[in-house]
Amino acid sequence: MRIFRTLMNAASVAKQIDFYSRFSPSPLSMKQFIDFGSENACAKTSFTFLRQELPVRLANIMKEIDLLPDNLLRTPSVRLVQSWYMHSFQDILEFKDRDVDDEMLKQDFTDAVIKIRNRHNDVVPTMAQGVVEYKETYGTDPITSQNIQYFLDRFYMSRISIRMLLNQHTLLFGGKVRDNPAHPKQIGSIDPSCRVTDVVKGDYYFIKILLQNAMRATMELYEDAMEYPPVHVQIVLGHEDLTVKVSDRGGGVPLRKIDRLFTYTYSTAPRPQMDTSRATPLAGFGYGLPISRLYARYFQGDLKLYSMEGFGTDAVIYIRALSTESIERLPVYNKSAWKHYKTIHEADDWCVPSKEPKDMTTFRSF
Ligand code: P4A
Repeated sequence: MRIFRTLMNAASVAKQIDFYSRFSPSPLSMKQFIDFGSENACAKTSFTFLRQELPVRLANIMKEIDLLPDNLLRTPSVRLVQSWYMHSFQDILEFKDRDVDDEMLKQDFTDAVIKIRNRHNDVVPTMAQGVVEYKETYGTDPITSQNIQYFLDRFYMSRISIRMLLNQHTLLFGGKVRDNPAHPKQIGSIDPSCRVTDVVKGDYYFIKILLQNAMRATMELYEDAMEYPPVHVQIVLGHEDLTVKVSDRGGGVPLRKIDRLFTYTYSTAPRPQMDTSRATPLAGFGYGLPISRLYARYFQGDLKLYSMEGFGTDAVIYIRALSTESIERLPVYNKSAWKHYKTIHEADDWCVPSKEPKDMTTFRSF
């Protein structure tokens, strides 16, 4: 009986995914997040938005998971992640036709949201594990690497955005204490009056990654010197941008190797020893920079490295200063996304640099 139901579901769930994937996700601005949490904060409005928007965001990225190389899709890790998405998609659809005014519903919905969030806690290390398994078995070519990079940037961005929605809903309407005594003006996870200098001094993943890299490069270069050149942090608020620059004199990275620092398939070198009880599971994967860059880009900012080999590195985080311009940057599944996975890659339109001067009598043939 149970198997029968599951089989029946598989086809109809696929149909539902198709249906919801045809909607584009609706990006929210920071202003909307803040307004929503302040005055007319209403669980009902949040609920009606989420029960449409969550299936849309889930379905959009699930369609892209399907486009991954078969050998990667077949790894146990990616299958597991895919099953989590299936379950959560169905969990949300349960609320499709339910009466909005039911108080019980609000409780049920919050419970579902919390369940979904917890189900997806380990998506990043699990996905990373899938990439490692794939690499160990099949190796990597530049095209596959490029596809995986394209996918993971979009997949992790989608996840960041979905978790933002889930977190805001539970923090604002979860029934628990809404006010955080340490940050009285905080709206869910947003602090509209946050002091950036305190954030830099504090224990925040995003900025910590840059400080750690800067210090690691410095320590490796100077080894057991008595004194190290300092790491400087500069914070500037302009009209459009809030910019944070972390400068070190750790010897820098040659330009040729800078892209690698953001590459998922490069970072996941040997199988890292995972300790899931620790707070920073990503450290072992070398995913710090690419994930931090996604957080910067999520609200239309960016993260860039300017390195001078032989001297040091400037790592710069750009953040939009205006809440009206800080709008979620969301992947959408459409023809142009599809093409990224399906296009047959032809020879590059730039010459391959040759090591030796070519014999001038040799000509290219077309
Ligand atoms: N020089 N500069 C950096 C690194 C080196 C650097 C480095 C060897 C490379 C890999 C790494 C950590 C540091 C830096 C600041 C940055 C990034 C890289 O923000 O000084 O592990 C990921």
